[in-house]
Amino acid sequence: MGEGSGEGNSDYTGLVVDLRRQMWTAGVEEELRRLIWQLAVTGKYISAKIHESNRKLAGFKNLYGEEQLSLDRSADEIIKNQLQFSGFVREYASEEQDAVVLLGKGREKYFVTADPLDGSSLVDTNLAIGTIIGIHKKSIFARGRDSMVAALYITYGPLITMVYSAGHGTHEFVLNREGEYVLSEENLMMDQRGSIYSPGGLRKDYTENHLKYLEYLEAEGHKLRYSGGFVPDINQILIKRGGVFTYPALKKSPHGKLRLLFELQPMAFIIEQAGGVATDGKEAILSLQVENLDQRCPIYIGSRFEVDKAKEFLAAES
Ligand code: AFP
Repeated sequence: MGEGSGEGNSDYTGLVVDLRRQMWTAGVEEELRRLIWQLAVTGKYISAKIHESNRKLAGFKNLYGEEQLSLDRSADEIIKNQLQFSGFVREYASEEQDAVVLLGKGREKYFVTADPLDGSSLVDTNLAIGTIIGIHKKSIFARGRDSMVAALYITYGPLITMVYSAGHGTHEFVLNREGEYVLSEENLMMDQRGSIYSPGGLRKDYTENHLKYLEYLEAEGHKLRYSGGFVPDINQILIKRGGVFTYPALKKSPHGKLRLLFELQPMAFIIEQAGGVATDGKEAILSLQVENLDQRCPIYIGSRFEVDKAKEFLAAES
């Protein structure tokens, strides 16, 4: 793979295309290609940890006071160690770290955010869980639109799949038996409207307008698909080309549950590149200024029809 990058003309007839070839063809610049590849590779080590997991609590609490499963900490260590000597990562912020970690000498090109193992409370149920990564070209305390250059997520399910975008479309890879990520879907494009909805939170805690919105989707015939894992729930909407995931503002927690920096920004970047939209109910997720690591906000993400409809219901006088 040469220094430069391809012209984005992806004619792969008859070829098995791996992650590095696809990124080169898509025109991703060299250091970013290496960083995305290094992060994707951590999926193999994290998956191995999941398979050998002893499911014991680590006895630690993270910044948010949540019990940390040993797996969360292991996944975080794997990612941090992989980036430590990459040579182009300046800072690392993770849901499992209390503060931003300085990895470089202060001149490196990229800032990386991670939710190392999202949905870890589902490990004992054998449901799919995932890793969420954001890649920024400047300080993460900014609007995603201004700082983000790429994002990826890895889904640990019956197959290990990796979806990434570096601003040239959204693409899916499957980890094959040889341990290579092979292109399965290139330039994923969501439909304007879907047929599934993934509603987080408890009905008793919903605001009146949010409840009316969900009742509208049900009346439209949308099918409920919710696993409790943000990564597989979003992945389903992307791969099925439509629908909406929401974790809304709740009566007692107006900012919802999910974290802007570690969970929502990367998924918003990926879904927007696939022709979808992501909002907090008013503003685009990528237009929101990140003030702190623990910042949470409501989320409506997926096809344009369903997300625009959410904004309509939420704006109505209740
Ligand atoms: P855990 O990482 O604690 O399992 O939480 C998962 C999560 O952050 C996200 O992956 C889900 O979308 C959301 O929480 C599920 O929340 P509920 O359990 O309230 O439905």
